[in-house]
This record gives sequence, structure tokens and C-alpha cells, in this order.
Amino acid sequence: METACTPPNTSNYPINNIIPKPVSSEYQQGNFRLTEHTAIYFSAKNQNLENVAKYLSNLMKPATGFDFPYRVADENHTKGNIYLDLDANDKELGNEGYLLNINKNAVQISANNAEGLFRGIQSLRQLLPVEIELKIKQKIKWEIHVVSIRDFPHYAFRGAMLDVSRHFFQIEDVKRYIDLIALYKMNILHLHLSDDQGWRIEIKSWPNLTKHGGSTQVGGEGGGFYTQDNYREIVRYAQERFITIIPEIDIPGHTNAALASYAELNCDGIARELYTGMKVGFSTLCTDSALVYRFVDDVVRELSALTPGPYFHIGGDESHSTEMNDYINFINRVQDIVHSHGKIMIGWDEIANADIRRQSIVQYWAKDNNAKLGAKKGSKVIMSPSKHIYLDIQYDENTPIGLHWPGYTEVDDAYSWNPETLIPGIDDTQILGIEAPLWTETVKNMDDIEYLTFPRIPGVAEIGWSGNNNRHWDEYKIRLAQQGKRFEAMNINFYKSPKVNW
Ligand code: TNX
Repeated sequence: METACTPPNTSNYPINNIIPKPVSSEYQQGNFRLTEHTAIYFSAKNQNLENVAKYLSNLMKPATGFDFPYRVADENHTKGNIYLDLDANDKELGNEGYLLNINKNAVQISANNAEGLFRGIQSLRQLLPVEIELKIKQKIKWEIHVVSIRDFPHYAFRGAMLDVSRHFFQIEDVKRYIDLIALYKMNILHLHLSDDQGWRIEIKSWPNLTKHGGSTQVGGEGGGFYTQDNYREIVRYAQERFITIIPEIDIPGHTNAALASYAELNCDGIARELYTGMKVGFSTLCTDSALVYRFVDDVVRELSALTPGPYFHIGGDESHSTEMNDYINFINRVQDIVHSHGKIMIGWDEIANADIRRQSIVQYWAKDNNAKLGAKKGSKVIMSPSKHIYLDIQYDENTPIGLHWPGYTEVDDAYSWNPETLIPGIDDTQILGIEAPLWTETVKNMDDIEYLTFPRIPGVAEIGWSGNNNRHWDEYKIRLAQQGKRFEAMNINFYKSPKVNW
């Protein structure tokens, strides 16, 4: 029996390689083997279950060349198959926990709902030979070690953020990013949809936002935006992987693209030039204009209607060109607007200076005092410390992409910190979870995204899922090294950190 409290075990049992590390696991001699006869059975006629079964089937098909038909289970379990059921009967598992039992005759995943099964499938996936990730048929034995796992997350909120404003990324890239974070059981993708350099989401009542404001990006070439249908497609793709999309419209600062698109959003009534540089803090909406609040209401209404998740992110960071009083009044009014459209407001830690409701959420990135202030006002905090999990930060002075304003962040720096002790006075009762942002001033394509994200993001996911108990870099780095083969099979352009024995 290995639990989160046993000392690091570096034996060759594949179970030791799962990231995030499961709460408990027990392994025994023997293997289960996938064959061309293996079918996937789900316990009841239920669309969510069928979707999860289909996902698993599609995941394993290309490399094995097997069919993996999926259907509702009958009474008798037959040998050699995979069973998915909702009979976990274990409250502590919550929405996302699961039991994974593999014996010589069957694989069984049980959970309280389909989401838990989906997370369990990611563990099963990591127990299979890494060749399972390849897209062409492999001639190998598809054996999985006999094991039983009981597992559930520590934090309910485990996210990644992608800045699609500084550089725009096509839907296919966003989908790949969703797939990459799903492998590590993350459940949130926050999209930074507007900034000085580009407005990336179609707003039907303000069409020039994308027509003009979406026409460029950092460096000047390219740009682009998502139509509302594109956005729906992203939301649906994420939903199938039990990932919630959080849209962010960054206001009142970081708004040059909007200020260039509509002159009337500026206090002086003069449209700004489009901006393709990398500075921050120079733009602000006119915070005492009634029209600006109508604009915010239109944007929040249209985007909320497209977003099934409970959150709406209003940015609120680095509004250096907004007077503090104006800023506070603005955030207060925007909070009411967000609330009126049925969403929970999230903002970067500066919003703690406003009269935030308990329900609103503060995303810590820079100032401890802001996070403390937010917590004091009863808000939950999302931990995104720029010193540890800003994915746009260079690993060291020699790595080619990224910024380094908070220092450098090697893969061990991203892993070896504890959300609960990071800010004295903020403990787990006030922490909703963690999120790793990827700002894209220097990030131009999917290869760049992958280079900065891997290998840091599996560690972020583990902090979120496994919590703070008994995590050790020395043990983790061995599991991470094993993941390197999986990164290669998945064609991930990862940074081969010298801290890991790949
Ligand atoms: C700070 S983090 C910002 C972003 C930049 C990032 C670069 C935050 C809330 N604001 O506007 O892109 O640094 O690392």
C-alpha cells in the first residue's frame, strides 16, 4: 500500500509515474492486456457516460488498431473488457474522484459521475505504454499493471490561462492546449480575450471591436478573432473534457484595442491608434461615462450567454492610468453588471481594493497585500504567483522565449512551493485553487506555447490535484522524467531541463 504519506518509492512499477500523484494506490503482480476483443462497457444508458466511453475508445484506437466498441453493460461481466460505472459509493471522491481497479481480467473505473470517470481515464492512459499516444498502429503488447487506485483532488479549481490577445491562436491550437491540460486532470481554461494589442471575441452589438481591434497583434503581423460560433466550439470541446472555460475581458486598463475601435470609449472622444508593442499600463476606459457602462453591459451579456461556466473574469490589473477612486467605482459597478448576468466575478488581485462581494474571486499574481485584503473581505483566492507559475517566464537566461521580470523559473521552482504557506495569513480555507497563466508577448505559435508550458505544467497540475502533502522534487523529478517519453510520443516541443534526467 502506498499512500501520500509513504516515503518516495522509485521502483519500476508504472503506478509511480502517474502525474498528478494519486491519493492512494496498491499494486500487485500481474497484468491486464488490451486485445482486439476488448470492449468498453458503461453501466447505464446515459449520454455523459456514453461520451466518456467514446472518448476512451477514440483515445486508444489509433495506436492499438483495435476497435474498442462501447455499449451499455449487461448483467455478466466478461473477461478482457473495460467497465465504466457510477457505483463508487464513496462521498469523499466528490465530483472528480474515481476508483480504478485493474486485475488480470478487467479494468474497472467507478466514480460518482462522468467527470470522475474522465479523470480516472487519464490515470489509465498514463498506466498504458507511452506508445498509446502515437497516431499510427504499433505492434506491441498493450499491458497494464494490476493495480487499484483511489483518488480525488485537493483543490476544486485547477487551471491554465492562455493569452490569445498579445498573439492570436487558432481554434486548433486552443483545442490542443485543452487536450494537453486534460491529460493532467486540470479543469479550467481561462482565455484572456482582450488586451491593448487585440480584441479576440466577436461582440455583435459592437462589431468594430474585432473588425478593427482584432486586426493586429504584438509585432504587427496577423491578429484575428473568434466568432461567437468559434467560441461555442471551443466551449463544447472543453466541456467534453470536463474543462470549464473562463472568459476574460480585461478592463478598465489593458483596453487599447477597444479604445482604438470606438472613439466614444475614450474620455477625450478620440480613437487611439492600434498598438503592437509590449508595454502595459497606458490605457483606460473612461470610467465616468454612462456609455462605457452600456458597453461593458453589452459585452458581459453577450459573452455570458455563450459561456455555460459560472465565472466571468474582468481583469482589473495594472490600471496605472486610472485614478484609484475611479478604479474602485468602476470595479464596483462592473461587479453588479457581472452579477446581473448570472456570473461570479473574478479579477486580478488589484480588485481587492474595491468593495468586492464575498462571492467574487481574487486572482493573486503579484501583491500579497491585495490577496490578504481580498481574503479579509471574504473572497476566495486563486493562486497564480508570478514567481512560480507564470508560464511565460524564461527557465533561465539562456532559454530563448519568454520574459524574466519576476526572475527565472526552472521546472523545480515551478513545483517546489506550497499554496498554503506562500502568503502568511492565507490558508486552504481561503484558497479556491491554482492557475498557471501563459502570457504571449513573446509566444508566437504552438511550438512556443509547448516549450514554455512543458515540462512545467504537469507540476502545476500536481500541486492542484495532490495538494501539499509530502510532495518532494526529488521523487517528482523521476516521474517527470518518465513523462518525457510521453511528451515525445505526443509530439510536444518541451524544454529538456537539465534538472531532470530525461
Ligand atoms: C503582467 S499578470 C500582466 C500581463 C503581462 C504579464 C507578463 C497580469 C495580471 N498582468 O499583462 O502580460 O505580466 O508576464
